[in-house]
Amino acid sequence: MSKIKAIKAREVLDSRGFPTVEVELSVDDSRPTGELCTGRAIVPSGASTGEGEALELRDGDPKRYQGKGVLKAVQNVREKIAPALAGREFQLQSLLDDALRDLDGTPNKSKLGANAILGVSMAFLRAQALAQRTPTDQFIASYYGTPGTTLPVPLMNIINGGKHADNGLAIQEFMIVPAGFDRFSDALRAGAEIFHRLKKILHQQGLSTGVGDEGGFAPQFTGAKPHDQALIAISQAVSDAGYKLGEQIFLALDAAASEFTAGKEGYQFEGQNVTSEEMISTYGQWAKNFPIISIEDGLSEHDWKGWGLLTRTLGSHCQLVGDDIFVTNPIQLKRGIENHVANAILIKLNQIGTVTETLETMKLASGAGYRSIMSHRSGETEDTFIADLAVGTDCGQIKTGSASRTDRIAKYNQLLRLEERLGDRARFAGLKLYEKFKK
Ligand code: 2PG
Ligand code: MG
Repeated sequence: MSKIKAIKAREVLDSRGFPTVEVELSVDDSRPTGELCTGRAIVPSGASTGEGEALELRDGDPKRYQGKGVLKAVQNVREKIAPALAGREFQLQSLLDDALRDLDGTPNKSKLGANAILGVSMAFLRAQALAQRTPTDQFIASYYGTPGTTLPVPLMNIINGGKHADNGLAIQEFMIVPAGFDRFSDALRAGAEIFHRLKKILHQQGLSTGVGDEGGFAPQFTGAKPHDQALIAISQAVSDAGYKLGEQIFLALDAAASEFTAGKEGYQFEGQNVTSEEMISTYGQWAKNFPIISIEDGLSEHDWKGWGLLTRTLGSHCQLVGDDIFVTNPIQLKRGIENHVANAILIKLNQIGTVTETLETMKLASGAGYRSIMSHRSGETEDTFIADLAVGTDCGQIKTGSASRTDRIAKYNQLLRLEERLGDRARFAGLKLYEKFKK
């Protein structure tokens, strides 16, 4: 095993032009050349965050980046984490992550900042993989105990709304799910072709083809039912691109409903105050009219009662994904499992703040029959760690944005590389994931 030699951190920018933390961690792997192995990682950042997420430490200095600077987090890596860890050897990722958690000492990583801690955790994993001369995805696979051969189905967010756009759509993400293919690369091609067809359709309708935070279009539909219009436009794009909706291409939503609540258990949707039951029946109606196989955060993170009903009503024919309600936290997920809430979980490293806890949550999920969907944040970077993590854990699905903007495409490109390297061993998660939901 290798000793930590140096840990560096710096403030860099994310895809929205806001600061985030980059960490470089070097280990000495006793190579005869004396050369160090350096892993680098950049931490992403969300906009529609769940209340239970680990704390992202921001400077709050209004003179820099509107208070969003991360110099304190960077300083915590340089002055607190680096001196405490330098020269030490950690046999396992979990031991390093335990040391980071001990150093912080708070339940939500508020002392050092989850952004400081996660940067070190990810960079350590990369450095270890390098020291063992193993690609990151395969290093994760052997650590996690999986084959590491599954290319995930991409959930591609081609119409952005909610907090990621400025177009009045309450639902945050309209995704296409190209599952009916044999290879990831074919699925990705279909997704990109549909994205370009959708651009034409929106243009013909006189709508904007500018994109939102995750690279999907952000048109301002003007009818009384803008969400139906979005679903219709996407369905049209699928057939215009020559693909079969409901056979090759499915649809998925992330409502991010915590963002459009009204009062205690109500929602503000398409100009009206509605109940959880009414939201559920809207989803049910959409799922009848369109091949929707996955709905994320259909109700608010505080609406556990509604979530129970949502799961009982739609859980047998839809993947119901908990994001804000679970925040990649094993305690929250456990509560969900015990209460039969959702049947899948969105996995975001920075919601919990270490690689180890992320993997623990995924293990807990699969043990209870819940699927894990690897996810980006709306504020992303060129870092492709989640692509390696999706393959390394064989989780089968990844949500990493549309077919535009390099912060999103970087992950897809990494998956193409992994598919090529795996060669005959590569398996595309594909259709069988959703077989039980097909009508
Ligand atoms: C979500 C994410 C990513 P954010 O809600 O699932 O798509 O958005 O990073 O803003 O929380
Ligand atoms: Mg979400």
